[in-house]
Amino acid sequence: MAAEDGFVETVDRAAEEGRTPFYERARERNLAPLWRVLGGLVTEEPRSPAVPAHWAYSDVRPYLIEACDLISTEEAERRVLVFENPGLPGQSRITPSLFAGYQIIRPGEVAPAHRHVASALRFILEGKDAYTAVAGERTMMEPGDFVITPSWTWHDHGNESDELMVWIDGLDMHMVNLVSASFREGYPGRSHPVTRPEGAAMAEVGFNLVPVDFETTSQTSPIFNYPYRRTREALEMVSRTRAPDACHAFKMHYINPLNGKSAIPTITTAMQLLPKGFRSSSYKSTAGTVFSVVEGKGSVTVGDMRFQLAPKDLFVAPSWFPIQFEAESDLILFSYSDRIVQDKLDLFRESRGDA
Ligand code: GTQ
Repeated sequence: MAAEDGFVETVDRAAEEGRTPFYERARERNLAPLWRVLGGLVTEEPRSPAVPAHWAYSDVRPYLIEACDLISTEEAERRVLVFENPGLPGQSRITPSLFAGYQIIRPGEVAPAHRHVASALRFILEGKDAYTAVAGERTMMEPGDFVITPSWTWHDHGNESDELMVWIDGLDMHMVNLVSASFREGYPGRSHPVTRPEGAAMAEVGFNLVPVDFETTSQTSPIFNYPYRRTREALEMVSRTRAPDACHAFKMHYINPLNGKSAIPTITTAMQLLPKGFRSSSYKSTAGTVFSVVEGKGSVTVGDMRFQLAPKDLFVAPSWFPIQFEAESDLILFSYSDRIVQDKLDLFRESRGDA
């Protein structure tokens, strides 16, 4: 057992004062006593510094519009308002391991090309006919589409439509930075040249077929746009052919079709359908998860917080906070988490029901 401050419980606090001179001398050698901190380092259960939080799109959208008047994409590089977990202010974190932001791009704008080791996902909320280009191939984005920017690929975003385009950015840079493996560079030019026709990646690997001798060295899915139309159809069909899971109803992970594994090697991504009237059993896991409401209405309880849900809202369930849903209409949720990293490292745990 350990006390809240991390002290090992057996430490005699009265005796600690006499040890202070030793601690001071040890500090001069950059040494510190483990027994004063062990409880906070090796905890009995996950203790996320993040808290449950919810952002209603109707509250946030005016800030995005205001940002458009204040700064261009050229000036900002990426015009993004970052979701800061209230438990982790000033750190650009929605959970300790994940970044989330709303990116907005106006008609005619281009967010200039760059590349980085960090992987990104885009989940489209508003607009159409804006593109993202990845390694020389463009894809047009529509609401509900899940788009991937794989590690170290040149990418730029452009809006050639007459509507605003808004999406959620999810990035793994905090994991990359944890192991100090980040590189980035700007492209010498606004956008990277288009070298492949739109739809090339989908044609190659999007139909359970692959060109003979197809080769890739990346673990990231070569499909970089999973269109909502197809995701929605898959959920609909699965909801007719399977029984709902008590905790998740119908929840599907996005996969890399070449290996059946996570579409992004560092971020688990999923879409789920909770049918009208569904009340889920309580569920908790070690994977801190960011949710975006795609369709429908309902509510969610995360820990002791209850949030009313409407389309385009975003909420976060940190590690080991119980989560429970009530769907007032068919409720569709996109989500992403660090589960895949935990799975790979044998760290993931979950608990179903009220246990
Ligand atoms: O669009 O490349 O929200 O590099 C943060 C970092 C978006 C992007 C973000 C990025 C991007």
